[in-house]
Amino acid sequence: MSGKLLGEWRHVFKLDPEKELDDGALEALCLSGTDAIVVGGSSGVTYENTVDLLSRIRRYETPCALEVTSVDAVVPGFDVYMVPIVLNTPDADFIVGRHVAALKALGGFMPPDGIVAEGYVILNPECTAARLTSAVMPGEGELEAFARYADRLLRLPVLYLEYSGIFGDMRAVARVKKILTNTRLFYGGGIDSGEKAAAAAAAADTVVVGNVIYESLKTAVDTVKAVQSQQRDKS
Ligand code: 1GP
Repeated sequence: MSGKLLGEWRHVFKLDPEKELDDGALEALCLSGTDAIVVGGSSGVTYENTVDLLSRIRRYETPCALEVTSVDAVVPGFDVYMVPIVLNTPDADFIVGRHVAALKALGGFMPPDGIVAEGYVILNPECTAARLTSAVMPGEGELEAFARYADRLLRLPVLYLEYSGIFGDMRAVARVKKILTNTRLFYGGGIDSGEKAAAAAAAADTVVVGNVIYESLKTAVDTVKAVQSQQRDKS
């Protein structure tokens, strides 16, 4: 893999293999200066559409990760496999059940240093992932507790605040960031302008840009520069 390692990613595009993206758009994204392309979606991700998208992304040098949400769609050849562990669900299937079933099915397939666990806190109750996992929105002070749980207890490499579809509360994101010591903070949700991308980049380590890709390619590409020009707020 050329390019930066996950621990250095500041900006990534998340592509949904179920959605149409023409070659010109894919080229613009891969050559935009983004640090990586993540392939993933909450539904409709199949082996076929994942392998198809991976082969098209592989025309470029951009690092490419698969966010694993279905064992059936685990395609070999990605640089990194990001495995969500949903922290705010009462359904243990999304914490351990599916993971063990997947590892049983896959056996020794995945390279041990190519797998990254992501603690997921889903913060938009209306998004598909929230409905799928019966996510419970954190109460007062709980988000901070999730941050400590991910960082101090589980020592996860990544904590992902998932606001998918809506722009989140950047003050809450920044509070979480302050708590984390070794865990990297990913933020995703509702970034549809350079300003929002810059605000998210000030609060979190890594900014994930998804839906806007399919709504306004130019805006999506503009988020790369907005993130690059934004130093993370260290205060
Ligand atoms: C979704 O966090 C990503 O998993 C990005 O969210 O699609 O709202 O940009 P958006």
